[in-house]
Amino acid sequence: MADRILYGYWRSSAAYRVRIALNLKGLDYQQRSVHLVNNGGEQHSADYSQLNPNQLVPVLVDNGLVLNQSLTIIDYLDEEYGGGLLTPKGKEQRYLVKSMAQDIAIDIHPLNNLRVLQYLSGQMGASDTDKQNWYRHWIETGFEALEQRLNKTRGRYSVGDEISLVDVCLIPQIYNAKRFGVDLTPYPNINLVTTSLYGVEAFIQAAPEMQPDADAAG
Ligand SMILES: N[C@@H](CCC(=O)N[C@@H](CS)C(=O)NCC(=O)O)C(=O)O
Repeated sequence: MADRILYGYWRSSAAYRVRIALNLKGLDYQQRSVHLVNNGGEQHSADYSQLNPNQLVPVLVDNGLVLNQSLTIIDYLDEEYGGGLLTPKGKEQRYLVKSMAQDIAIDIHPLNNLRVLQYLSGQMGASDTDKQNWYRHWIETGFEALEQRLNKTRGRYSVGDEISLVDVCLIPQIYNAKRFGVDLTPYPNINLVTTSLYGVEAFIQAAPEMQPDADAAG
């Protein structure tokens, strides 16, 4: 077994991205679960904070190298291990893929992160309904734009017929969207790509419900 440990949580979409990337590259790894809810959130524990002062998952420890930020981890895996490159080498494709992946990972996902939702209900006094509306609003805003971009880029996958970083970010975001009851019918391009990706083994094995720490009670 390789000296590679992924600190994550089954429902974390950022950890889900890294699981997909590791699987696509055929890289072995051990998983350490950091429960984001139990014990006040294990991401805030002293031990985990040493590993990542941002108190967010995932962290990948690869042969002693400690890395956080899922997109950076995936860049590292591309550079270090090659295989199917998730961020292609060609200049035009490379920046297209990076920008579309960031549309999801940087412009949608952080607004709906657990700590943001906790702040909304705690410090801002938002109701559960307000929080759900907030959550859905930012996904719908991002998906409307992504749907338009896919008109020009979509093949079997988000950008042509090769799996890319966009797909790696899309599927975890779809998981979140479904979990919070977002209506996906207005996004035919997104749905077509999602259907293709649901058939790929690396994505199947990375799914939250397949993880050792998956908890039916949430
Ligand atoms: N930009 C970071 C985001 C990491 C992140 O937001 N992780 C979430 C789970 S998806 C988390 O740990 N949330 C815990 C919290 O909000 O307290 C990445 O891509 O790795």
